[in-house]
Amino acid sequence: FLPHLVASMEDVEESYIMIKPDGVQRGLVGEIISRFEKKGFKLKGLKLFQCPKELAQEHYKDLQSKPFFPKLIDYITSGPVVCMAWEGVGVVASARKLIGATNPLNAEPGTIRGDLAVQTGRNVVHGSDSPDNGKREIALWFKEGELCEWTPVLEPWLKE
Ligand code: IDP
Ligand code: MG
Repeated sequence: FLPHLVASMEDVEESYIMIKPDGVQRGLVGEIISRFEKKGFKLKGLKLFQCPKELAQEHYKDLQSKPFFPKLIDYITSGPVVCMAWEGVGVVASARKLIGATNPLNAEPGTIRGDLAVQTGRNVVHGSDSPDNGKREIALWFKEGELCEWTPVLEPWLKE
């Protein structure tokens, strides 16, 4: 056990959250964004974006060898996505909980996938799986100048 390698719940992290093309087509953009907003995380970047194939391949490069990889790339590039950068203490793991299991049939009710999706190949939303990947993915999807550093007026009501 290496305690110095374990992210403390005090650590401010960033997560890359993306509403996939099915979420946009189905009119779920507001619903999905509001779940992260209501939780109390800070939005640092937001855009509607048609993802080029090369970027989708880079984003999902760890899944390159999977049989579903070509279909996954077709899915992610089939229409606009909503790219978001969210910041907060423990945001990476918390966002994964709000999103729910990869297969929406295994996702708990109350989660985004549990409430709004049925199939793994149409699971409406992406969330980074580690703080390092959060940083990597935000750098991949956003250009310099597209992220805002700001202080929400509600911050004293969200942080002790
Ligand atoms: P995650 O999105 O919950 O982190 P990953 O295992 O990282 O899940 O897979 C990335 C995405 O690839 C999933 O969200 C889903 O869209 C797609 N995917 C994963 N496994 C399958 C599969 O077995 N069939 C079709 N698509 C899949
Ligand atoms: Mg993943």
